[in-house]
Amino acid sequence: MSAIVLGGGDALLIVDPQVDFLPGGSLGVPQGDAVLAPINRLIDLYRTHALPVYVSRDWHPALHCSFAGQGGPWPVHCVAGSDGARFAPGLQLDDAVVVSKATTVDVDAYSAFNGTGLADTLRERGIRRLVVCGLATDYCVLNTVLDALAAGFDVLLATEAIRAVNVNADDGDLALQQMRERGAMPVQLTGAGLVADLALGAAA
Ligand code: VGL
Ligand code: ZN
Repeated sequence: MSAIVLGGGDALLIVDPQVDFLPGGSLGVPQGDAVLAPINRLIDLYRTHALPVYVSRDWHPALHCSFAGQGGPWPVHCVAGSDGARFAPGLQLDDAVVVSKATTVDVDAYSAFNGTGLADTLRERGIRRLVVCGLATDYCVLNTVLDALAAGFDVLLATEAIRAVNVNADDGDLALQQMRERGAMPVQLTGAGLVADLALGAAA
């Protein structure tokens, strides 16, 4: 097993684990609730190692350009301050650092790095490697991972803690493929910690 040894320079980044992206939410991701248990285990793991946890949230103004009423592709979701924008109940986010994104009415931002200063924040804290998890694989996780890689961070992708919208049935698979091609390494959680997900060709 290729165990991942966590230490200084590591951080966990949880992408948009919000009520509107859970089944029953206004932009519910199929099986989106399946990410919650593994995310809590990841949070535990990072806390055990005294490593920082970051959590992004989609935090749109009421008339955001991504909403159908404004000509965008999505139903109204994650309006700043609304119930649907809250973090999923049951997530042990306690002292996680919150990163709000897509807060400007006329700009959409799928990536947690877009317009948030996150890359500088992480660098200032000496962070070099991220485990990324959350929702949704084919939008905000994808764009966050690609931006993290472009900004020079190493990226491990917790595959059991992501789920896709799949507007087209294979969007999630294509996103995963794209993230791997750019250098993200799929990892799995075991009782002991993180291991490279060899079934997904982590070594490729
Ligand atoms: C997202 C669609 C619209 C996401 C955000 O978090 O993946 N998807 N806004
Ligand atoms: Zn959004």
